[in-house]
Amino acid sequence: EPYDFAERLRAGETILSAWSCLPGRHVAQLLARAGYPAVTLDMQHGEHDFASVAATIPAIVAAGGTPVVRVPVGEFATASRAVDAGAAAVIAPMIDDVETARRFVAQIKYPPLGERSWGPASAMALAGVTDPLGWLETANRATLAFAMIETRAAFEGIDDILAVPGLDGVFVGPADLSIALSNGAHVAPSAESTHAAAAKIAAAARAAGRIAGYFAPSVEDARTAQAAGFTFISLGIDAALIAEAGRAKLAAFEAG
Ligand code: 3PY
Ligand code: MG
Repeated sequence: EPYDFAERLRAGETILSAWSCLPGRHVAQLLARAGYPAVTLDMQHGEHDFASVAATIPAIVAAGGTPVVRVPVGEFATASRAVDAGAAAVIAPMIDDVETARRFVAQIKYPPLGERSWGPASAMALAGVTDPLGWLETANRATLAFAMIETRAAFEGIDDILAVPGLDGVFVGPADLSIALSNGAHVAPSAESTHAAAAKIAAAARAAGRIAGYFAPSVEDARTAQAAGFTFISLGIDAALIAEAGRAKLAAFEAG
């Protein structure tokens, strides 16, 4: 049941997501069929545009997965369109202060929490909801807003950001976080110092009763993140998965 995603995360369950950069529904749908509970469509660094997102969300749901969308920096109108198209959660990158977090949340949540505009026909059809009032009453709980914490300002202001009403969780981008915390000296998403900073974010999120999400570049990173308290964890980028499988196939033949 794709729309119990929010409740499962709130209950503390760990949920893994594939990371989809390749536009079009096929690869994302295959990853949901392969068993990923969630698939995140990346509009920031991946090549999904809105048409691709709108076509891929129902394909993921049809395969039994939960669709999540990462929007480009500052594109909160796109966040609103993503939830109208049926995304169960939206991840907004580079949120570094309370005001920006509020503007993001406003586009995901209906009043009184936010200012989301009415137009959820596609999302309702996907969820099998026909009663508009029923949707209005459940959407704010069922549809999650994640602010990415990956700048120095966000890291330092984490408690204030976590207190923004309607913000369901934070999501750590360890590559940008490592660049920010080293003042541009390195990009080291898997470094111990990055995990140490991330662990503080997870602890703050849990103390605030919010969900902690993490972009894990490897299985080892995912395990470390889980141990630190992260529960919504992306693991496996579509393009990289294909390249890895191709390399393994070629190597297997050569080893013949
Ligand atoms: C980061 O690591 O900065 C990310 O945003 C992951 O995509
Ligand atoms: Mg980033």
